[in-house]
Amino acid sequence: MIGKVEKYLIDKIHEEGAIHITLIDLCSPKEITNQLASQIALEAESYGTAAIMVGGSSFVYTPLLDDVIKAVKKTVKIPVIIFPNNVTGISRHADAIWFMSLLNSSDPYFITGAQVLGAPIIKEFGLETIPLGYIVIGTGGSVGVIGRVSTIPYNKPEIAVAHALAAQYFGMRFVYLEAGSGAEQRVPNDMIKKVKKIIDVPLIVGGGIRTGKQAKEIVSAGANVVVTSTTMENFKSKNRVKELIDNIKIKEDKT
Ligand code: 1GP
Repeated sequence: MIGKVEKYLIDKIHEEGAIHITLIDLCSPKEITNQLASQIALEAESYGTAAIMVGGSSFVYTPLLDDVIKAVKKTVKIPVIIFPNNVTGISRHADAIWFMSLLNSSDPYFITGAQVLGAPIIKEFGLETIPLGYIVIGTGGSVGVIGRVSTIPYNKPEIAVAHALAAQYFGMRFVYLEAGSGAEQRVPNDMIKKVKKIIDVPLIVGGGIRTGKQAKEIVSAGANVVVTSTTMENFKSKNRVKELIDNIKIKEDKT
């Protein structure tokens, strides 16, 4: 069943062509305090980011996650969606959770194991679930190590396409191509184009996206959602954050 947050995202993609989502990465090298998280969220909301994701690929301490989500929810009106790495990454305070499977993990724990352990907790908390096929491109940095990723090379778009198609055939309602936080090389345009051409569900792209120009290219290649984290943490580059978000909003329906 499609919940409120998912409907909001889909409607917004239809209206704006493509949207930006801000990730608050609790595993960032910067210490994420409640205050910093709220500041990032508020700033991003004022520039038109569509939602806030909270999570991180390595060490997520549940009480910190709870506190950050509560602080962000007090500050902004846009939905807060959990981006979990494990069962410790679930909080009752969010609006929804990406119910995600790391499709190219070599460890079944990250494909179905954590999900089975987490499902009853999610039910107990009454969280909206949004099914997502998560695909890591290249080595993926931290997420690659923690998630025991079986690498999809940047120059093998057909392998990403096959994973994305499998996600859709499983019934996942979003596909996420992830290069990893702070990646030197973002997901290539050619790969985005080929994946988008074959799937019917919305495509999310993240990892290593730093400029408006890059964001624009990613959207032109077919991404419906662009996720950034590192750029958002850098307050000295406010214009960069604004420029990045401005370049994502195109008035063309790409779903
Ligand atoms: C979300 O992991 C990314 O998909 C965030 O990456 O920190 O490089 O923006 P950045």
